[in-house]
Amino acid sequence: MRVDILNGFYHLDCSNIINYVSTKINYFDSDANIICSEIGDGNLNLVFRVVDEKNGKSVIIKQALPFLRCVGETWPLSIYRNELESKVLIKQYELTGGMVPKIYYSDPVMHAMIMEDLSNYSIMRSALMAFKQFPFFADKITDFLVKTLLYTSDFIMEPKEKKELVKEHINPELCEITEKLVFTDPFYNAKSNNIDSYMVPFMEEHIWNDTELLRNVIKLKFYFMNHAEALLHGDLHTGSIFINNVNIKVIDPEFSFYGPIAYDIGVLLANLIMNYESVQMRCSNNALKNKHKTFLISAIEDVIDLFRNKFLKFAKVCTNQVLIQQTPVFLEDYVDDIISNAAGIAGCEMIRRTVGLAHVDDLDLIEKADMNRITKEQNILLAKSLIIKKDNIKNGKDIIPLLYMNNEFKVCLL
Ligand code: SR1
Ligand code: MG
Repeated sequence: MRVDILNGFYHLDCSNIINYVSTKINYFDSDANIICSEIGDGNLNLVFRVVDEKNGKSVIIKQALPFLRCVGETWPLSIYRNELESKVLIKQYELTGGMVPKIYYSDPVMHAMIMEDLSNYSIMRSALMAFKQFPFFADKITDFLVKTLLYTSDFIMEPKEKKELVKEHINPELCEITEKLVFTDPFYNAKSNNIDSYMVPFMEEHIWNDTELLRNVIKLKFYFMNHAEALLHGDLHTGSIFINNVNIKVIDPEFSFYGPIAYDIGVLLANLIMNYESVQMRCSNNALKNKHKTFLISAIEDVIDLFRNKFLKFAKVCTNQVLIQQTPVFLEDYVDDIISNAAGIAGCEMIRRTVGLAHVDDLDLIEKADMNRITKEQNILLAKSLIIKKDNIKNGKDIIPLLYMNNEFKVCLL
């Protein structure tokens, strides 16, 4: 057990956590039979589940480590991110009426939080990898997006109040990770990349030497860095979403900051698209494969169209901006711009998840080597089209032909 005697911080583990939880919250019965398991498989933190075996009552404890877990102590990272994350969760809980876990206790000394366990939910990426469909998903996630993004923006908030929030949620170290790992390193032969050797010449040919593409990527990076528009989740991939047959809960907003609305939408779209790529290669049951692909196509289209409609509807009715009330056409331009940039950002996320430091199972777990390779190459080409053609993407239907083109090409190769 590592202890920093000066400030009372120590690393939690299964031998000390039961005592820790009982001193912080009055949640378990006095005769509880509590067991602990370490369940964290993310890149950054320690995560534990503590359960009373007698009645199944449980909580989750998340503690920040002072370095990047997936790299080690050579990449130090502020542990104050845990306080920031719990602040965001509290805000998002309020804004969405409970679409994120409830925080029971936030500990500024241990850089840990104790929160609601979502044991009746599964991680959405794992459920999608098992070819499960969730027809209600797009409706729920676009509610989450509109409630957390529109309602923390200048459309609704008073200017001073919004700027206070911008200040409170400044998150330079985690933003730097995104600036480096999403918008920079995958676009040259960087040391941090995790790239199969056969992909190097492919990347040189299609991405690293394409000045027009790089010009768009740098624009998107500066858009990400200089656009304090709304309080983002900041890492809204399918591993940050818990889902069951009727509901979703969004977790892990530690990359949250005031940034462009398009970022959350783009990351989400990218991860749905990569699952679409994955099912094509991993599902041997044709009926199930088609069913899953049809679901994903609708989900991708609906995320864009429902976001667009809900954003327009609530912005029109709820905005405090007098000039927008008189000139509603402005809103159409505004949302067009969000969707186009989301398409470009989706492309960057797809490229980084293929050759950057942190991959996704959707691509990595395609077992057959030739199929794995084809999917990764096609994913890069599709991502490139999304970045180059982003200004033509305004509605759900604009993105779907790109997926079909990609798929037909792949089928020809097999
Ligand atoms: C080194 S951290 C890598 C990635 O993990 C997180 O989930 C974020 O997506 C980050 O970019
Ligand atoms: Mg995470």
